[in-house]
Amino acid sequence: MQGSDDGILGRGYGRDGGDDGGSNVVLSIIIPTYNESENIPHLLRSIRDSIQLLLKQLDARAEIIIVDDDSPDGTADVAESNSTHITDEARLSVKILRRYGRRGLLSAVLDGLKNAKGSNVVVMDADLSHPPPLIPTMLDELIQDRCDLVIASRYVDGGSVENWSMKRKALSVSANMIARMILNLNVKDAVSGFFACKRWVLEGIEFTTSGYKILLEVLVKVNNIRVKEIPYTFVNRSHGKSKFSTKIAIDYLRAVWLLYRYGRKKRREERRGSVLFLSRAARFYTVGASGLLVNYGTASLANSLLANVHIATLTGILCSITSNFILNKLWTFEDTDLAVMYTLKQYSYYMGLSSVGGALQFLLTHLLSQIYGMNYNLALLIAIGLASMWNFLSNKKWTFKERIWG
Ligand SMILES: Nc1nc2c(ncn2[C@@H]2O[C@H](COP(=O)(O)OP(=O)(O)O)[C@@H](O)[C@H]2O)c(=O)[nH]1
Ligand SMILES: [Mg+2]
Repeated sequence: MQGSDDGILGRGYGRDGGDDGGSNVVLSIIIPTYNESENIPHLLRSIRDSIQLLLKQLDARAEIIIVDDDSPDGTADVAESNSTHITDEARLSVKILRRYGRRGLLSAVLDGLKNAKGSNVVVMDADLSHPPPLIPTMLDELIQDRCDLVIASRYVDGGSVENWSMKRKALSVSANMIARMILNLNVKDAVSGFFACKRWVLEGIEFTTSGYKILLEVLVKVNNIRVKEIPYTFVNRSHGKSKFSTKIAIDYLRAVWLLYRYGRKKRREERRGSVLFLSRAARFYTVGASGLLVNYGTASLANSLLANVHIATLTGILCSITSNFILNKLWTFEDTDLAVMYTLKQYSYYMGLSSVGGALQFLLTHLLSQIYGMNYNLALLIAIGLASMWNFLSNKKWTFKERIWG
């Protein structure tokens, strides 16, 4: 890839021609191209016509990022000359990213993403199979925050495919079925090349496959996002040739396999996370029980030595908190950082959080037994349970700097 200084021709936003700064760019449309010179002029016009009203309503800007792999048919030059006609200084710009000595759909999209300024991103093909008039609907879903990812789907009700040979149809349907089954995906069109999402969705992913279908990797790797599918009709290209090939089909299967292994590893780690959580909790409560003994033993020893019940009780409490802290640090949370200042800081956190736990227990017992009239022993049990849970979770998170879960 060329460096962005000499590789990208910017048709800039704003009056200073080139400073797009990133402000108020609501949408980046990333389009990988290879030998699409016949499609590009119509595509650019169609995108502009489709989104200009929405951009005006939103008072926002959009950018089209074309990522071309030095197409022999001069796609990048055609795009550049046509971009002049559709650029609207206030609303729409076109960036052309020219890559030399590289090929690949996924990497092209990722390079486009690196240059994207929009808070939302659309990924689409250049061959007009993906209808630009759908873009405002997709963007609206994101802007209204109804979801984080919108898939333009051929396989939900209302979606379809036009002018595909039986062979192409069979290939697409089986590629989709393989992915959905093996990767356990809950969407109808997991291999759509046309989708929109909030930019952070893509930025949070470490892409590792060189697969043809970026959406697959997104669906497998991203957690807890809201996905919506909206129907569209895929129209087969009328100009240029599909780059689909046997090599791409093999790459696709390899990507599915890698993503399957990724999912399996993640599930294992999650299982390990729950085991770790339970073992930490078991240790924490064991330490708590040992604290009762320390508390009792040191308090009665102090009382027999000093003959002062208040000092004796305080000694018991302090000794048990201290021994609990030491055991929890070394055993429960296996924290081997023994630096003095750091440990003292942890100790003060531990005391503070445990005091909050004590106060919680006190208040809850009072609330349940005195105000709600619950049996005192039951109220005490509930309050101790909740307070000890607080002690465990808050110390796990803040004193020993672990995630709550795992
Ligand atoms: N930059 C870049 N774009 C590519 C490459 N291969 C395909 N494309 C583009 O990716 C999109 C999808 O490719 P296409 O040939 O239409 O695949 P099909 O829709 O599966 O038949 C089109 O816009 C292509 O021009 C590539 O190696 N590099
Ligand atoms: Mg295509």
